[in-house]
Amino acid sequence: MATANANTKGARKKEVKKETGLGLTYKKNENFGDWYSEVVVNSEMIEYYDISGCYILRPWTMTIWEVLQTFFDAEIKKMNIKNAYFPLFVTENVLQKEKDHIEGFAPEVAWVTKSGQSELEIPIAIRPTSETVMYPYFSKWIRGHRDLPLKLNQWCNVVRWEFSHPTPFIRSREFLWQEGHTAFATQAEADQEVLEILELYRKIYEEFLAIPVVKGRKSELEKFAGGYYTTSVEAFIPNTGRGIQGATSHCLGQNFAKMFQINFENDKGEKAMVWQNSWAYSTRTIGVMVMVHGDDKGLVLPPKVASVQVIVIPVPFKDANTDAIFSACSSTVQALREAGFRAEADLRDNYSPGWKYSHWEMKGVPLRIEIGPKDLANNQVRVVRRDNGAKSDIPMGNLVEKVKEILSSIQECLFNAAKQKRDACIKVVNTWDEFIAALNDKKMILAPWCDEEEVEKDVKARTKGELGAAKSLCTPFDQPRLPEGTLCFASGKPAKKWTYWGRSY
Ligand code: 86X
Repeated sequence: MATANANTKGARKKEVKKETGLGLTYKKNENFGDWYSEVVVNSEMIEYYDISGCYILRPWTMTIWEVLQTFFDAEIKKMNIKNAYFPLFVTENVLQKEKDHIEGFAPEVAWVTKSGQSELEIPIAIRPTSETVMYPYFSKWIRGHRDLPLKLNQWCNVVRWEFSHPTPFIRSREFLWQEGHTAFATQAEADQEVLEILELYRKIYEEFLAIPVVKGRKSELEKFAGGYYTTSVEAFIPNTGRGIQGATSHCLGQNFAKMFQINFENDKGEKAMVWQNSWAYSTRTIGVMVMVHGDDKGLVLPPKVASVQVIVIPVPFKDANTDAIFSACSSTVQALREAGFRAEADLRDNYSPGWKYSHWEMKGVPLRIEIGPKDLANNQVRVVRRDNGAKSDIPMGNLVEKVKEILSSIQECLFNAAKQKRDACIKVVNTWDEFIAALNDKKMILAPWCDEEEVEKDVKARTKGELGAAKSLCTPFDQPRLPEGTLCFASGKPAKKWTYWGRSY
């Protein structure tokens, strides 16, 4: 079996190699998992590392992360949230302070036990999240109502020693994120912030990464156990039929205030407990983008996050004036850069134009500009879209205006195509049989639910199998009408709400 596989793989590789020396061995619709691994490596986003579950994020990845970071950082600053940086390490004592919710996570915590050859007196943990690192200081810093709200964010790495199938971006043992931690005098202020942050997460997905998401609330079973309620943006991967939590914005209520004694004197001179939120998005966002938009030629980048939005490639011809073509490429890049686009020319002389086309397609650059002798003579350029392969000639005089138009169109088309695909995967069901059929059909299922924890546990138990159990993804804020007398798909009791269900990452 392994040998047969290796043979087919080798044969296919050869076929591709014959054409350009580039290309993917796997097809997105035939072998999604291997396709994904191949795309993130061949596009130069990721390099595998010699520790399982750890990956090198190459510049092609980091520039995307920085675009998202620049947006989000500016938005939270408008909300008067301040950046801080807390230590990577936490002592066992402090980590154990919130025992109840740590319990389930304990196997994932990584520890430092030695320096050099000598054992540390007390082992120290590497942060899997920073509640226990930060909240003792919230307790110290918050005295009176004038110290509130306290709104901090940090950009950092965290470590969770996952044991199930590591996947670049999606499930890695170390990842980058921002974690926001805020404290308020009142629940109303906390509630409002939860939704403001969630809206920023929606924008990251929909407006930057061109990925449709559902905003909603997590079930009691799926929420952050230490919190009061959890909201999230949920994306969907049609190829695997799995939902994926895109980012979370929690209201913690006063649970952590109790544990960490985060008290203050309110405006009436009484002792009160703060209301807290926490929220995060991570480099997982980038993995969802690869999975949703990538195709059999490689990565497909939405223009708003692409580190190179336009790649300019000279197409010299035997007798043509090569210098003039190269200098037309350079001046095209210059014009585009001056207009604010991220443009580059690939003027390397050791690769053919065909090789360069494949290379930049693999890397997902949204727009390619080719300049050959004919274009030069006609004072035009040839542009080719990465998303749909459409080619057009544009006069040099309209360059900036047209490129702007096309890039916006690509951004919009990617979102619309992804939304159409996602919507085609949504199945509304009313009965258990319909639910099971839809689950087997890789759907994202919208079902009327009685909202009982025991029933969700039962759904999980009844759907256990090789592919993992189904669970609730979220209860969408945008609720369809629930006709009177509608029954729960799983329990047959009166339904209280429409909830999304499915297998998930
Ligand atoms: C839950 C909750 C929360 C701040 C967020 O989702 C937003 C940003 N944190 C994180 N969570 C854990 O608390 C946790 C704890 C330990 Cl000790 C662990 F090993 C893994 C964890 N994973 C998630």
